[in-house]
Amino acid sequence: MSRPATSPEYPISSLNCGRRTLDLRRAAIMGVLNVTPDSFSDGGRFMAPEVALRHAEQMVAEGADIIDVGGESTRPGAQQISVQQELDRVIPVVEALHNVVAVPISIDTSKPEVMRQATAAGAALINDVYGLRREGALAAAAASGVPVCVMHMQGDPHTMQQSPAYEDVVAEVIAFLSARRDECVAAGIPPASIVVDPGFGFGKTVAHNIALLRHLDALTALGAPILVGLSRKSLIGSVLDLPIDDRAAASVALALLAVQHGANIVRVHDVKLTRDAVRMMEAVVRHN
Ligand code: PT1
Repeated sequence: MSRPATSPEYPISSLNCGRRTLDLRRAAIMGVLNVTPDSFSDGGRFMAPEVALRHAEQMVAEGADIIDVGGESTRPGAQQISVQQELDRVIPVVEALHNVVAVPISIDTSKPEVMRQATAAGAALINDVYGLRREGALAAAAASGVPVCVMHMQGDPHTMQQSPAYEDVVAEVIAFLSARRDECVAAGIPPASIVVDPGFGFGKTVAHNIALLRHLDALTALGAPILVGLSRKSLIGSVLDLPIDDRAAASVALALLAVQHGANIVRVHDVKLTRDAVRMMEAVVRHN
């Protein structure tokens, strides 16, 4: 490890999510809770609030440190939905979850109105794949008072995989995240409440994704917690020629690599598998 998260000079130790503090001295596991009928992986199995609640409780029992609730699929080629559709999907779920599960709830959205209502309903982190670039998003996030995750994406989900191109993907992603971080601070979001994410699979070829993972350490220069989402993504399908439901082992391998290269939060579908692997790796790597 080029920069062990336990070394004394490393400043990132926690993320304050309102009444709950996320301990980042070890990698945190973010469990994916899709409330979408067209999600690329879960195929809408978690639509009803009761079903969503049960799945969230299972992920927490398996060791999830955060639950990420999303109502709009952002997989390549996904179509956008209306504000009202997204609110109808996610608000009942956030309300059902936030007093029941013992971990912070994150809201995966790019829409200011969803940010406002979800945080009012108890969401304690805003996770925006557009990096708070939509009109009104920065102000809504700042006013909510919760931490934010700003992600890099080239293009938008509908077109992003058509011809992703970079001169230097690592440098460009870092420059983008640095600029977004400055915008967040200018809008009044405290620096300690900003998480960054290189956006694996969002306007990137397989080679771009691999370069970003191999050089993830470079993002630590931003001084912000790093979140990554690699779970079940088409990168794995491309390398191993496996369907989505057969990508768990490869997803765990990518999560381990990401943590070893500095990721503080891993967004995953397979919570128990990932947690066991990450904790085992940390026990060995950090042994002293
Ligand atoms: C992510 C992420 C996310 N990914 C954050 N939020 C998705 N912060 C949703 C594919 O290539 O990485 N970070 N929210 C899911 N999006 C994708 C993108 C799903 C690409 C699949 C692919 O298969």
